[in-house]
This record gives sequence, C-alpha cells and structure tokens, in this order.
Amino acid sequence: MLDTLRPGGVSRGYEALFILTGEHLNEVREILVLSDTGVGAVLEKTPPPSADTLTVRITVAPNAPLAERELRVVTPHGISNPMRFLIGPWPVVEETEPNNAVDQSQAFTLPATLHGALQVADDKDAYRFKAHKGQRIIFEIDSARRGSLMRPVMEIKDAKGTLVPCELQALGLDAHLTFEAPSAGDYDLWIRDSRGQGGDGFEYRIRAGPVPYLESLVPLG
Ligand SMILES: [Ca+2]
Repeated sequence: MLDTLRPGGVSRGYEALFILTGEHLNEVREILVLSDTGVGAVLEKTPPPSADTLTVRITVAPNAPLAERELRVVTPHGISNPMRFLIGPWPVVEETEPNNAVDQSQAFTLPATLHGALQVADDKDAYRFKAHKGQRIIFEIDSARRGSLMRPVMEIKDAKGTLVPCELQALGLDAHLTFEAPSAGDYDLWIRDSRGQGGDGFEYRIRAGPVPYLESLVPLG
C-alpha cells in the first residue's frame, strides 16, 4: 500500500530522488513505472528503506513524452496501488511550508510547475515571482479535475498586498488565470480553498508560465 510520492514530478532530461511512503516498503523487490518510455526508476539503498519510507531515483530522458506516469512497487504481498507523478517541460517546485503569509511567500522562477497541498483547514499558500511591465503569465491549476478534494481559488497580489484583477477561465472546478503585470516587480500567487477546507487529499499542481511560452508548449484544454 502506497500513501504518498514526493515530489509530484520531474523535468524532462533530469533525475530526482522521490520519497515514497506507505507500508511494507522494506520488502520492495521492484519498482514499476507505466509507461516506462524514457523513464528509469531505481531503488536507492541509501538511506536504507524502512517499513514506511523508501527512496527511488527517477531518471527522465530528454525526449521522454510529457505526460503523467504511474509508479507502483512490487512486494511479496503483491503489486501496490499506483502513485502518479508528472514529467513536465519545466522544473517542479515543491511547496515549502510555512508559506501562509506575505513575508513567507515562497519565491520561484518562471516557468515552473508548482506542487503543493492545503494541509489544514484555512490553509493559504503564497508563491512569489518576478514580472516585467506588461508581461502576461498563465497559471493553470490542476486539482479537482484529478480527484483532489480542493475547490481552488487563485489570486494575484502585488508587493503591497493589493489584489490585481486577472482574467479567469473555469476548467470544471479548476481554473486558468491570465495575469498581466501592471508594472515591473514582485507579485504573489495565492492559493486557497473556496470553502476554507483542507487536509489529506487537498493536493494541487499549477503550471505557471509566461505567454506565449505556455500556449506553445502545453495544450490548455
Ligand atoms: Ca500548504
């Protein structure tokens, strides 16, 4: 039984250490990735696996298809449930808590795929980025569509904490936000749940990229 897999993804052409949590992980004999085209997954011996934690080194070829993959482990008890990770064109930035206040906003460089969660009720996650005057940036959140319990709200605020109006397009319960920087500077992307809920299963992933970069790389659905 697998519970979590972190980080939520890796860039094409890179390798990363992933941490799996679950049960019977000290008995894992094999790691399976579906589809494994362009992807290598190796069990790491250091640190040694414990019953509930395991480290896997995932290596992605530069030409690997950009897609979500499923990872399972094989133990004497059978084949586990799948955990998903994304092979994306951009670096994956894992949320680092605390990032709930303006002075804790987590800085990242565009373009990126942000991966985080609302771990508790009323959680708010802030991510800081730089934009130049007139720059257009698209933020697409992937949560409810993929089975997350989140009902996401995305907002952009400037360095003074003032809300910047954005173009919002609904994608089912998820959304696609187009931001145009009114002036050069730092901005914060804020994520929360529309009902103020959080906890296990409130995960999200956000593709954040300048236009037309994103439009040429990722079909926005
Ligand atoms: Ca959080």
